Amino acid sequence: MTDNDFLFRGGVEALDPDVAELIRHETARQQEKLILIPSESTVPYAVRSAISSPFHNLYAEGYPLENSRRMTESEILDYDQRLPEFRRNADQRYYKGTEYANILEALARRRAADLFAANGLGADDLYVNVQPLSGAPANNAVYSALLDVGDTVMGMDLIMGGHLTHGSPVNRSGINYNIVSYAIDPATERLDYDQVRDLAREHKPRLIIGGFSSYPYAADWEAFRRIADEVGAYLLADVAHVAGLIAAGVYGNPVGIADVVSFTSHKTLNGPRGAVLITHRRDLSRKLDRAVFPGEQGGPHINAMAGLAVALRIAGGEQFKQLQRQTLANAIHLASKLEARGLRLPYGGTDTHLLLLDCKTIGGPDGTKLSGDMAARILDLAGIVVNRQTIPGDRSALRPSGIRLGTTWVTQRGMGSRRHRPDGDAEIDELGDIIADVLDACVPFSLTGRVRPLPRAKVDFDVLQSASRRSRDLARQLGIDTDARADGYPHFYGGDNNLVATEPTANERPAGSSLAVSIVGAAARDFLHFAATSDVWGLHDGASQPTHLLEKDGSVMASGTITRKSPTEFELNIAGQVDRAVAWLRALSDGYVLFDDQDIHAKLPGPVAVKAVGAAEPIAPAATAGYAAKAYHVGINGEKWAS
Ligand code: DSN
Repeated sequence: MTDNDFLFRGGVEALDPDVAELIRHETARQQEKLILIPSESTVPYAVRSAISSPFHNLYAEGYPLENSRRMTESEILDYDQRLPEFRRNADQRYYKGTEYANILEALARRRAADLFAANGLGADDLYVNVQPLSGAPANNAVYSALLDVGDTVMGMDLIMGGHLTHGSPVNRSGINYNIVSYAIDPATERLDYDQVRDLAREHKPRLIIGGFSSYPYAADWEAFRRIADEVGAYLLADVAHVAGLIAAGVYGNPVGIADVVSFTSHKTLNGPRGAVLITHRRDLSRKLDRAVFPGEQGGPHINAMAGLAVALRIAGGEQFKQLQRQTLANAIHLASKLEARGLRLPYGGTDTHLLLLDCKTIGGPDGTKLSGDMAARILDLAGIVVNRQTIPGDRSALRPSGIRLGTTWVTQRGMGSRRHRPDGDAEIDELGDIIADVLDACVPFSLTGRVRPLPRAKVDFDVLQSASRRSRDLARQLGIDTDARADGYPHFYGGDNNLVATEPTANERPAGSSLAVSIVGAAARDFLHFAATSDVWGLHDGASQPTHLLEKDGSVMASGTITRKSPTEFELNIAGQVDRAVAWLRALSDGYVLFDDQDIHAKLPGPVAVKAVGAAEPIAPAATAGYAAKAYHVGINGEKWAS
């Protein structure tokens, strides 16, 4: 960098190693874990690189010229025509310097129109807005374009699969409008369109919203249309989750049926974070445009439009269709696999990219049922990323008893694709088995809470370890964006990376090898006093003592010495099953593994940072040394303790 300019030359690595490191960890997390969040996507590198292009740098309030809606892609890209036109007429933009942004936005709008035109309409019949910054502002703009505050809106109940912006009382939609929620039929667990119609007749909504965040079946757009027509309502189809499936023709397309279609572009569509509105109604198009800008937003994110244009082009290809078909096949196969493993699927299955699991089928000794939150936390420790989700029967959005799984991301990485592997289903079977093995090994219980019992859960350590390894192995077989390759994810507690941060891909050390392990944290002293057998409270700075780490049954896992370096910093020098010991200490700190058969509530003080720091020379304690007479240490209630 020279002194007399301010270009801050260099990449993130050079200018901000801290953020560069965070990016490396996140990149590796995405490679090492199996991500089943149905609303997420690992978008192609081409999309990400368009998002980070210089298009990021501008303001472009306003819209492209209206006539560009009827232009073909090649007309839009005819620079010789478009640039003079822009110079002469581009008064719809408040800022100059937007000539290429203008072409880009027109291109993105046209590609969306080309891709989503359906039901007898062509691209020329559609009005597209690609400026909404995300799904919530897109839906909010629809509300303000079509409604007056206080109007009645009907959307799917949030607990049954609706979205926050479909009338949740904590969202602007629920605050500003009179919300009537429709629900699934409890007997069939499906939407009953006759019931929706009865509700609409009773409440006469001005807007009906079809489309869901966690109801796993396709919407019947014609049925929604008939109901809306009968009561004189607008119909909004919010297809955020399934836009990619629609583009590929494997989910019903509401364009031309619904008055307005909204979707985010970063879910199955595989594009940037942003959203799109489409209407075929000329009378609504201007209202929608004005509601987005200036009604809802200021400057649009032109870089997101660049990413969107790329994503839409990709989505028009045959490979994208294959991806969406595979996503669907994977979800359906995963659903039947999980059901075959005895788990209950709310709604009974899926015909989309997502499915749900009812965690209540897993019960604990005190009658507590597994909560969605506990299931999601424990699965994450096993390398499987899901979100907790309300399911029919839940009473509060704050206490979901389900989890939601989607096959978007793993399919984008190639899971289940027979093009790559002879038996693609084997991968989905393995994924289903890992999930079922972990959930089956969960033991829920309750703690006394101030208002109500607090559901908690623990899991068998060996099942968790094995699931972590299996999920990591599966994740490593999948494809990754080559630009994003990063070695190792040192904070992932599963598999190899549980071992030594500096050797993230090392295999387990041979039996008998020794290891120095640092334990650091405000709670380190108390944690170790209960995790190890010696009198850790009796140590002063610089002093060492012999100690042992025990399995929960009381047998010895590893032995050596413990040294207090400061009140919050300790070092173990141990031999035995040292890798297991590191994983065990971390798991004890996290607080989710069963370590005492007699007291499921037992939890060690924590958290602490457990790090393997390298080989050590442990001094093997004499047979009787290292055991203090104390009220509690891990293993003390095990059958092999002191036997
Ligand atoms: N948060 C998204 C989802 O996960 O469904 C919707 O906005």
